[in-house]
Amino acid sequence: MDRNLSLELIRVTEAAALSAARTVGRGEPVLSAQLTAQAMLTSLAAVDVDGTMVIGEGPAGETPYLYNGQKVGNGTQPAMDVAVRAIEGRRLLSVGLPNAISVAVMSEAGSMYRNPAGMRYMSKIAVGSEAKGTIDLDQTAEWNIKGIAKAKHMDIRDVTVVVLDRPRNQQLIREIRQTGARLHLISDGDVNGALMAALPDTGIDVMMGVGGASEAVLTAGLLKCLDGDMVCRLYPHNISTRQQALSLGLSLNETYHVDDFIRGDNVFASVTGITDGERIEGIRYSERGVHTHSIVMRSRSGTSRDIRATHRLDRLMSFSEIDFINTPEEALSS
Ligand code: VTB
Repeated sequence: MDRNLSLELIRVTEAAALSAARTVGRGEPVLSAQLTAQAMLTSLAAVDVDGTMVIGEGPAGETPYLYNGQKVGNGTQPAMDVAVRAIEGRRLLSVGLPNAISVAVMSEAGSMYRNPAGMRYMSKIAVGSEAKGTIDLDQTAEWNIKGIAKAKHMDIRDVTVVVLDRPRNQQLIREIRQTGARLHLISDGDVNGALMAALPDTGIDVMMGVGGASEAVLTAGLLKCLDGDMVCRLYPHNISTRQQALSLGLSLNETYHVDDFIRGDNVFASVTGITDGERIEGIRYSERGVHTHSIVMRSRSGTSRDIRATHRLDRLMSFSEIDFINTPEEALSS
């Protein structure tokens, strides 16, 4: 596969981010999600792939756009698996907080993890390439952070750990505090947390804690392109998910690595900022148009490109931008 599909994928995350940006701070995450997924689906239709949505916005029947199993793309070869989060961090977006992003990942057909037990959560540790191989879920937080500090030639007190602020992560948070490391608690968006850990000079060194299982697949796609590392483990949040996993013969002690989420080396990814983050700027409006900032990546070459684009409000005529020209109300009633 010689084409760099991430250069097509960027139009998909840009379209989603442009659409989402119209609803920043409106306090309506469901409306935002619907508009944004619509924009993403429309723009995906123009991508030259025979795509299958493996990680969509939800199961078929529960969500009208971008559902798991949906065919996407214009149907031409190559056949690809697709994982998206039109808005990663809906709640962040709905109150105008930083770090909401739009993410899309593609890899060869059949290569993405299908989450057989339908697990909602996983325990995770994710780092960038410098700390590759230093992380282990069977070890304590202290052991992991010390190893990361050593690999990055840092003092443990200078290491910054990102953790989703949830009751289920409180024990981990206490352990991290005892190590003396710096802690950055986030209310949402552990894909972005892991991405920041994997990109250089963001001030973030590692993402730890229990977050979404679907998000682990998206994160694996980004880390594969950036040569980062992640270890994950199924985290049953109730008895029925635990039984479901066990009845399928899945081990709750097994460690999943990046390659267990996405096999092979044909991975393409794009991330566009919706609200400002540590490293990726959010959507900005000016008299010249609307400005987007994205990072597009490809695993095989290891290329990652920062792409800033200005979208002219008076020239928008393409499929992908229809929803974002309108106000949310107009878009929904049209
Ligand atoms: C997780 C996390 C995501 O939503 O899925 C979280 O991985 C949901 O957690 O990045 P809860 O079920 O505890 O609310 C995100 O933060 C995306 O918003």
